[in-house]
Amino acid sequence: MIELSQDQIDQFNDDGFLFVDNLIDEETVEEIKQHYELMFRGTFETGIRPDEVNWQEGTSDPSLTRQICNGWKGDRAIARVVLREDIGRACATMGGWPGARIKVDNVLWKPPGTRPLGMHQDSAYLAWINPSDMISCWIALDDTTADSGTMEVVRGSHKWRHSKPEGEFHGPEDYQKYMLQAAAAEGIDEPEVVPVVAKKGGGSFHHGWTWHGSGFNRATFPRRSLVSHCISSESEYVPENIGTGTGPMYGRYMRHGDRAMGEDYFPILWTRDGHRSPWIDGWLGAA
Ligand SMILES: O=C(O)CCC(=O)C(=O)O
Repeated sequence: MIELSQDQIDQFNDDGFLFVDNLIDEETVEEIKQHYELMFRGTFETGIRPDEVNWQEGTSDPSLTRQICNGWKGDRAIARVVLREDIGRACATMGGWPGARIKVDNVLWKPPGTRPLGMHQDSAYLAWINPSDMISCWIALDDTTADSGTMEVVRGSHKWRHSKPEGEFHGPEDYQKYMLQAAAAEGIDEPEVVPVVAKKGGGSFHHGWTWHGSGFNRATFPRRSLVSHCISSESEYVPENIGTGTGPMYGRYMRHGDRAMGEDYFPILWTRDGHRSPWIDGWLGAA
């Protein structure tokens, strides 16, 4: 159960990220890793294919990071972590929101030797919702080291100007390029890039405007992680921007003439006044 102190919230507000140990226990880490094996071979426990299956064994480029988005729809072991009430509460508390819902999750697996993920600001891809703020909980499934391609976050960069979506996410030549341009625009020559060095089961929260990404995995062991990306429970569609950022993918769930985001697709994890999408816990309990 995540309980944040005021010091931790202040640190998140200052830095744009917060490192936290023991987000999930060892047994859950091992269970999830087994389910990663299945998912990247195309086996989805619920029978539903997640929204973005960007890597599959046998057909995809082995030099790229394996990625699935909205793994929670395909696998309840993943959903039991991603849809946790306390993750929603922590994100809402740090965001100053009345509650939190899931926008998307990321199932990530970076084997030794695989290429970088380009640095970006998550909220740059969210002009199709309002508010477009995001706070993410990134959980390591392997112990990480600075050279194992772990996520890197840039201290204080959530206070920089807001970027536009730019560059490749998977395997760019220079994964820090756009972040360094943004730093230069702020008059910062040497931005402080901080690797998320965590024990498996621990990880970090980061702000939607914090620059982050990751380099090559130069270690001899894999770097796997699971990420819950939360938005405010009150976020609504902005139909005029639906063709921007990640809108073309996730705007498919918009109902005509209705700005409200449906709880079947963007479930509410926690609100201050006691709401959690009623189907979640029953569905998670079902074998
Ligand atoms: O794990 C990484 O390297 C990047 C993940 C990411 O972009 C995110 O969690 O928002």
